[in-house]
Amino acid sequence: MARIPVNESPRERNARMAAENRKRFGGRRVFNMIGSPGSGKTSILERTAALLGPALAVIEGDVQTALDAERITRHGSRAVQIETGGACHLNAEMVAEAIEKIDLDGVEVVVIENVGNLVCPSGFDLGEDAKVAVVSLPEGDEKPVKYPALFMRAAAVIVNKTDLAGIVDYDIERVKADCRKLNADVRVFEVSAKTGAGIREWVEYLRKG
Ligand SMILES: Nc1nc2c(ncn2[C@@H]2O[C@H](COP(=O)(O)OP(=O)(O)O)[C@@H](O)[C@H]2O)c(=O)[nH]1
Ligand SMILES: [Mg+2]
Repeated sequence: MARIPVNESPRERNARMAAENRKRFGGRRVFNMIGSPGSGKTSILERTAALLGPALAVIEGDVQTALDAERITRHGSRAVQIETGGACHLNAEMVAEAIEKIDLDGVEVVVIENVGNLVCPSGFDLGEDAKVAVVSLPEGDEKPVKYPALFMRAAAVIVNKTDLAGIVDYDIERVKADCRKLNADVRVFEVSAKTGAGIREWVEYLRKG
């Protein structure tokens, strides 16, 4: 048990617990997935589970129904749910509790689905290697400009629901350019969780970078 410093601020406490989580993840590739409610985070994870099976573990912080976890586990991936009690973001302590409940033996990739929100989650390190922002076509193409704090920190951005191109107005080249202005090294994945388009490239990134 690490020593707990006196007079530790909430921010320092989160940073300390995130560092402990990082040790517990033991070198596995860990991603913190952040996006609006309904952008398709769980649907993307369902597709990801179909390809990675038991090599994937999902820490679910945005459970709407009991069905959400089932969508992941039916492919042999592991899933654990976090009770957020209405919080607008996950913190490292919640993730530490989830790690206690999940067997990471044989797992190579861990994805944490954060609470659906583009503002609060981006400021909290959970012990991940990288943050991944999820946006989708019906939300409109101004998201990176409106929420720069997230897109500055996200190593990757998934643009989901590309099956709706031509049905909703969305300038994907503008989104890519805006993302690159905030993070020159960002990886952008254009996917449709509905059709499966682009999912392979995303899963390849999860596995190898
Ligand atoms: N057309 C379309 N709908 C999608 C796609 N991905 C997710 N959806 C739908 O969007 C809604 C929200 O998806 P969900 O995965 O629960 O979003 P989350 O709240 O971000 O986890 C559901 O009705 C999905 O069926 C997609 O690629 N294309
Ligand atoms: Mg979800």
